[in-house]
Amino acid sequence: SESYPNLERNKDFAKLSDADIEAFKQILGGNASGVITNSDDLLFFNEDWMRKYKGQSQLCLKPKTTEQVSQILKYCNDHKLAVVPQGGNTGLVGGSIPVFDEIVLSLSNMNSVRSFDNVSGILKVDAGVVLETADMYLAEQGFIFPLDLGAKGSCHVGGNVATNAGGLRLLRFGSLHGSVLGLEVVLPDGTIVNSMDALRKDNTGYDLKQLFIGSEGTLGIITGVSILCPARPKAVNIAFLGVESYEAVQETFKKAKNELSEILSAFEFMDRSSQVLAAHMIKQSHPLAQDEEPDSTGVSQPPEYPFYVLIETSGSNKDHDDAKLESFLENVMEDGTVSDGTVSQDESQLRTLWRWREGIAEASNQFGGVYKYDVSLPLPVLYELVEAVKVRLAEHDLISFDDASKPVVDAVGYGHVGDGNLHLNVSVRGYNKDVEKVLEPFVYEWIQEHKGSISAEHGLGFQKKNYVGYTKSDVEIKLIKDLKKHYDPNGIMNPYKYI
Ligand code: FAD
Ligand code: 2HG
Ligand code: ZN
Repeated sequence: SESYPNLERNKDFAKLSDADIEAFKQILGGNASGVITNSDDLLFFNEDWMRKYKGQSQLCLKPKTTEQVSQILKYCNDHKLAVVPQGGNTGLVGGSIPVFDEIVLSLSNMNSVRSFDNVSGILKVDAGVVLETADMYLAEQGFIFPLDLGAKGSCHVGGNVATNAGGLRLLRFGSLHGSVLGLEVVLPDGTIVNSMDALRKDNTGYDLKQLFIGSEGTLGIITGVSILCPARPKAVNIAFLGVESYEAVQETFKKAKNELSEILSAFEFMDRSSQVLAAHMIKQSHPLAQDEEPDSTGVSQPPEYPFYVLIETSGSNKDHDDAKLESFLENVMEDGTVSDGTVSQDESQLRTLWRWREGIAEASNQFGGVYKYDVSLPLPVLYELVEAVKVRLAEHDLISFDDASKPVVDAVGYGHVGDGNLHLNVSVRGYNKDVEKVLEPFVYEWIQEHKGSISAEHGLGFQKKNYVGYTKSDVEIKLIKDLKKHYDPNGIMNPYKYI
């Protein structure tokens, strides 16, 4: 895990005292389970999902009401105690855990659905509701949450909003900047800002909630979310395809948009290396496997296509969708754009196919660590970054799948290619400064040169704090700092991160 030799604790922040802990117990009204000081219990809150970053917090607070959050923040602000808001702790940029001894404020005890209107589709929830729980609640009413991602079983709706998560269906449902209608936010001085009753249309001056969407816990704590949810599609199909080149991935995307148009709900791509990593974790035969034999460890290799594509369609009329997908597949197979494919409709097959895509994040971490780069790039050059990184790692003699003396297992590319979003994962046998120095700032320079963004959907957090300038101009960075000073003059909210 990361240690921070070049970083100093900000001496303006107070150190936690017994009197502070007493005060928090008072605020939480004798709710002892809401005040965590035991070092074993604190481990979860001090370590991120990748096991890459570690904090040293001595206290995690779990308020149950917005009023309690307000009193906690006011106390922290008055006493200059630094705070890290934490949702499900699934963030991938080290933003959700403390760097030094900041207090963790976990939203996990604020987990009720507040209301749902089945005419407008407006859902109002506490920030700590788990994404999958929200979606299952909506499913019972014939609706769907307009965001889906691999961490749905643990991440919070509040965490999703705080990171402006994109996920697997952004192509269809758009970003949270469009679907979130209102928020309840607690500012560092304890002020509660409430726009939970906002309606679909509301042009009354600045849209203040937007500032908190994607703010990564640096401006305030999101305690409530109001979000517009679409009707749940009645028919869902997935096609899992093998193609011969990255050009063919793009050609397939163009044709899918043209022919599937309004029923296209996801367009994802995976390179072969990512499927090899997934095969090592899933240990089942690949969806496009013919008769590959498993090796002695139960792993069977995916077929030799350099790229795979997962297309999802969602609509209201099964016959119509089936016919459209069938005709699309006939066309792309006949003209040679696509070389092989399988289609599935039943629930359990759909889940299996998604696993070969959603599981890559976890699979790339299975050998001891992973360096993740979540980037936006113009589509024509998107995959070139993966090739450039592979070449560079080979030049430094750092990469081998089979030779365990090399620190890097493989570099793989996959992601939401329909949104111009590549996930480059460098799977390693352990975190290693030599590898990191070869990757950074090389990757960020490459992205800047090709007019991309160093964060497409995961945010900046701690990982990218020194690299913001590769995407944002000096003028923009100054405006960001001005806003931070305005909302959080003492700088107590999620310090040492990207601002
Ligand atoms: P945390 O990790 O707890 O926090 C993330 C950040 O938000 C931190 O800076 C934290 O301080 C802040 N924060 C959390 N809650 C609040 C709050 N209530 N108020 C203020 N600030 C808060 N991301 C995507 O965009 N698309 C994907 O497809 C995707 N897939 C993923 C798959 C896996 C397997 C994993 C592990 C992660 C994935 N992610 C993806 C990363 C993504 O950012 C998170 O999964 C999710 O959005 C974070 O929610 P969380 O509740 O876990 O937040
Ligand atoms: C995904 O799309 C997530 O699977 C995770 O955003 C990506 O782990 C990653 O790099
Ligand atoms: Zn993603």
